[in-house]
Amino acid sequence: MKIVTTHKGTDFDGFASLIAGTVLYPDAVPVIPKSVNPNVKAFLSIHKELFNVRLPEDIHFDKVTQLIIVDTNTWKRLDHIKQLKSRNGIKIVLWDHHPGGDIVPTWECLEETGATITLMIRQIQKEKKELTPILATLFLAGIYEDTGSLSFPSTTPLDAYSAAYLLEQRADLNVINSFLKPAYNAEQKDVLFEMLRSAERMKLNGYYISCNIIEIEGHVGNLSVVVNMYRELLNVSAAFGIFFDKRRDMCIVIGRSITDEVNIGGIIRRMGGGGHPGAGSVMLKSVKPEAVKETIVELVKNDNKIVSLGDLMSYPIISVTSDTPMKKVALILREKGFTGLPVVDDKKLVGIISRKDFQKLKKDRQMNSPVKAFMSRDKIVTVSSDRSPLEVAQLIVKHDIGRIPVLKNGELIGIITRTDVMRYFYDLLPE
Ligand SMILES: [Mn+2]
Repeated sequence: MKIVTTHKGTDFDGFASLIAGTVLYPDAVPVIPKSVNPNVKAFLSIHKELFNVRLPEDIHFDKVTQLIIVDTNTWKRLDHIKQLKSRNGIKIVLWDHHPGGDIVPTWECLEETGATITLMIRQIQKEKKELTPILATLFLAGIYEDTGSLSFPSTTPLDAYSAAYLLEQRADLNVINSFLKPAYNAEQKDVLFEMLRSAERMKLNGYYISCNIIEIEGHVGNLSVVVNMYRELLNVSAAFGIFFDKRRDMCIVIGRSITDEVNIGGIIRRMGGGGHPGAGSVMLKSVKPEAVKETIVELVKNDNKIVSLGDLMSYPIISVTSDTPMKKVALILREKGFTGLPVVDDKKLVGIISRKDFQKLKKDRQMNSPVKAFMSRDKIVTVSSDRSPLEVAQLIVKHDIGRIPVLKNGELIGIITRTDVMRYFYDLLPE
């Protein structure tokens, strides 16, 4: 039996790619994780009959001989699939656009396009497979969700070509618009009213911010949408919602900001959560909401700095010295799933070694030669740590590179990747 599956918290790119998997591999059974995002859930609830998707619990895993994984290349993002990881003789096919996972496929199509579905549409076109308008609609929703309707810096020409092709196949933009809208209903409206009723603005470091404690009971979805709307209505630079669930003795803190001067990601990280400069969230157990509010105010007061690349960079920096043998470099690249590594001597960047450079090796024993014989030294694109994320995004697009070394006073202090920059533009709030 062949199965095709995608990542937990399935988004439209994941779901579109899952269904595209059944177009490319007609005998594959689509297995959807139990958790899907609210937009996909809404879409599925209406289109359920059309897609014969199964849950992991419906699958006899001992009968699976081929596994097709789409839109992720990490085992832990799959639902109940890891049991196949060490199965002998299983064929693993991978379609993805994320660099650096831990799945080792038998065959893969992995390119850093804006969406995975883009790659699969190219193949569908190649194989001249027919698409119904409904499939075209779903697939276009996948591209639009992952590329912000072709506007994120991660968007490639191929994403736009694929989008054009889907419009030719009569993808319905009205349907897409209604499903990609964030869910907002009576529950969220109640919370918003409550926030507005008790709203207060304060001026910190020259900016208006608002921090509001609201009691909730049980799970309320899409609170990030509520906080965003609250911030807009109140016309403040940054807004924080502290959602206190007495019964579960926990606070969910969600922040949104439109100014670089209030770095939500930086503030929320100090509280143990995550996010990016514009948005972030954290869940805190057994804390008094008033104390959380005080903490936030203190952090905003003390943490008002412009978003620096340091907040976005990947850690730890993995580099090699110029005398490292090529075989060691190959090992690191393979283990980490990187396409390239900086070569650093005495904190100074002296070159870049990439997978492509291995083509320069003519004899096996050259694997023992030092990296300095093969690395590129000229025209290395770097960025100074005081530049903005937008400038990095422009460099990534201009030079078509996925990783840029970050220098401070000439010393290498980090690497900024395409993913880091995408994270800056994406909304990373968990839902
Ligand atoms: Mn994706």
